[in-house]
Amino acid sequence: MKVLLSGNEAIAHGAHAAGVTIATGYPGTPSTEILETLSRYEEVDASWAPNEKVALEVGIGASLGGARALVTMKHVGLNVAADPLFTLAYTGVNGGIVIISADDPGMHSSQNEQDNRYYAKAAKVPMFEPSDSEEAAFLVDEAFKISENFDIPVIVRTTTRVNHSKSLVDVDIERVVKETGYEKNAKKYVMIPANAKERRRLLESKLDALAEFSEGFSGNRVEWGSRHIGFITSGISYQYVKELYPDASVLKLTMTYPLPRRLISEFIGQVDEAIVVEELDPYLEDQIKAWGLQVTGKQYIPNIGELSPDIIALGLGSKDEEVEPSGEDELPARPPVLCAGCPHRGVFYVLRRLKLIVTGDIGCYTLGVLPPLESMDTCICMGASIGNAMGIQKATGRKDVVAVIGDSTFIHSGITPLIDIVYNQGVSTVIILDNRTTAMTGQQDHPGTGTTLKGAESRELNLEKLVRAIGVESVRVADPYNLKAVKQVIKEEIEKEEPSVIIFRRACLLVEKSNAAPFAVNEKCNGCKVCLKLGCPAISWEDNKAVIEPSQCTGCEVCVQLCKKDAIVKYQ
Ligand SMILES: Cc1ncc(C[n+]2csc(CCOP(=O)(O)OP(=O)(O)O)c2C)c(N)n1
Repeated sequence: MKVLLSGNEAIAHGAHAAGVTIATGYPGTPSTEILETLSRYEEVDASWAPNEKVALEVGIGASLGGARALVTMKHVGLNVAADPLFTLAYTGVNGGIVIISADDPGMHSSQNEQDNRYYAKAAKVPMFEPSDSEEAAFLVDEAFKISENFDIPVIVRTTTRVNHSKSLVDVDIERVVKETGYEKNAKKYVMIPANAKERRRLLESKLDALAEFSEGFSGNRVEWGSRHIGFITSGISYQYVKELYPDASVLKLTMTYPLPRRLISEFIGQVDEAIVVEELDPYLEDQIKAWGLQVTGKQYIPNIGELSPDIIALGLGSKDEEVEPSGEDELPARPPVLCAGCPHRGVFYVLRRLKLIVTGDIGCYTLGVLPPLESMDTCICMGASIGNAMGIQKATGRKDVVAVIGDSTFIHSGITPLIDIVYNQGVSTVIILDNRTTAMTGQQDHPGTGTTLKGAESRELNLEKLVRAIGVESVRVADPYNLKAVKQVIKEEIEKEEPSVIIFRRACLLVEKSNAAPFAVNEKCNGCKVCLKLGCPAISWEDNKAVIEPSQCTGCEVCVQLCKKDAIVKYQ
C-alpha cells in the first residue's frame, strides 16, 4: 500500500522498517518530525537529548550495544555533534548508525545555510541524499545495511523541501530487527593514538571500497535522453531538472560521498555539455573539475539560497530559450512576531527601556530583535549569548551586559559558558526565559519540563539548583508578566559585582492555554501609543486610537500595566 508521507515521516518509516530500536536527536527545523513520528512506535526507544552531541554519543553507545541507532538533527546540529562524528568514522560501528542532517537552503528557519555535504568528505563517512519521500525511506533502510557492511556511520542529508514535501511511499515493508549484542573491543573503540593510527589507515581502505560500491549503487543512475546537454544533479535539484528538462540526459547522484568517479566520467564523455545543478555550494562541481573533467554549473546556478525550477530556468535561460520563468506573483511576506500573550514580550520591553547591552540566543525570543522591541545586540548560535556577554563585559568593562537565553537553549549549551563566567570572575547577568518548552521548534519537551518525548513523567531538571551548583549565588525567579518586578529585578542584578541569574518563568501560551478574559480599549484612550510599543499582534491602531482584537488577546495584562489612562479594560 502506498500512502502520502512527508520526507520526515518517510525517514521515520524507513528507520522503523530497518529495525531501529534506539532513536535520538535534538529538535531543529526541518528535522523535528522524524523523532516525533518514531516516538509513536512502542518498539522504538525515541528520545530528545539535551543537544546533538549528546544525541550522537547516545547513538554510538546504542550501536556498540548492538542496536541499530538513528540520530537526527538540523544542519547546524552537526556542528555540535562534529566532535564525536569525526572519531566515530575511525571506530566504526557495531549496530548500524545513521545520522540525519537536515539542511536548510534559503534559511527558512536557520541562522546560516551551511552545506553539510562537506561534513561527509571532512569526516570521511558515506553520504546519501534522497530526492523524495519514497527514496528517503528506502535510503534510510539501505544506509543501515551499508553502515554495518562497511563498519562505518552513514549520513543521510536532506533539505527542507524533501523533509517537508509529501509524496507516495510504499508502507508494506516488514520490520526486521537484527541485534548483534555487545562485545568488548578496546582496539576498535578506545581511540588512543596507537589504536587511532591503525583505524585511520583502515578508514582509508573502507573509503576505497565505498567508492567502488558507489559506482554500482542503484541510486546513482543515468537516465538517458538527448545527449546535447547532460545534467549531473542530486537531492531536490533532481526533481527540478526533471520538471524543466524531461528530455535531457540526467545523471542522478544519490550517494554523494564517495562519488562514483568512473560513472561521472563516462557520463560526461557521452554528452555534448555537462552541467551540474546543485543547491548551495559547488560541492559536486569542484570535485568533478578536480578530476580534470569538463563541467559547468555555478556560472549559471546561484550558490546562495534555495533553488526552484524558476531560478534554474532563469540561470540556464541563455541555453534554453523555450523555458521561461513562470513569473507568478510572489506571496506577500509575513514576518514572524512573538505571539499575543508571549511571556517573552514584557522582558524585552523592559530591556529596551533600560538600554543595556543584550547578548541574545536562538529561540522564539530572538524575535526581541525586531521593532518595536529592538532589544537584542547579538545572536550567533545556540548557547552563544552567555560567552558573548562575558567577552563584551571583559572588553568594555561594562557591568550592564545581560545574556538572554531560553530554557531549552540553556540546557543545550548554556551551562558550560555560565561555568566560565563564574570561574573567570565575570559579573554579567544571565536571564533564562523559562517558558517550559522548546517553543521555537514546535513545543518539544526537554529535561526542564520533566516529560519525555514518549510522554513519560521524568525527573524535572531544577534550573535554580543547577545554577547555584555552578556557583552563582545571586539567583532570582520572577514572573515576566509583571513589568514592575521584571524591571526591578534586572536593575538590582546588573548592579551586583558578581554573576547572577534571573529566571523569568511563565509557560508558553501554546503549551498552557490561557483562560483569562480578553481586554478591550475604551473611550479613555488618548492615542499615546505606549501599548503599541509592545508589538503585540492583538493590538492595532485605528482612527487615532488603539484597538485590541478580542479573539487574539490572551488577557496577559502586560499592556494594561503600561496604560496611564486606564483605557484598557476587560472586554464586555
Ligand atoms: C545547534 C542547533 N540545534 C537546534 C536548533 C534549532 N533551535 C532553534 S532555537 C531552539 C530552542 C528554542 O527553545 P528555547 O530556548 O526554550 O526558546 P523558546 O523558543 O521556547 O522561546 C532550537 C531547538 C538550532 N538553531 N541550532
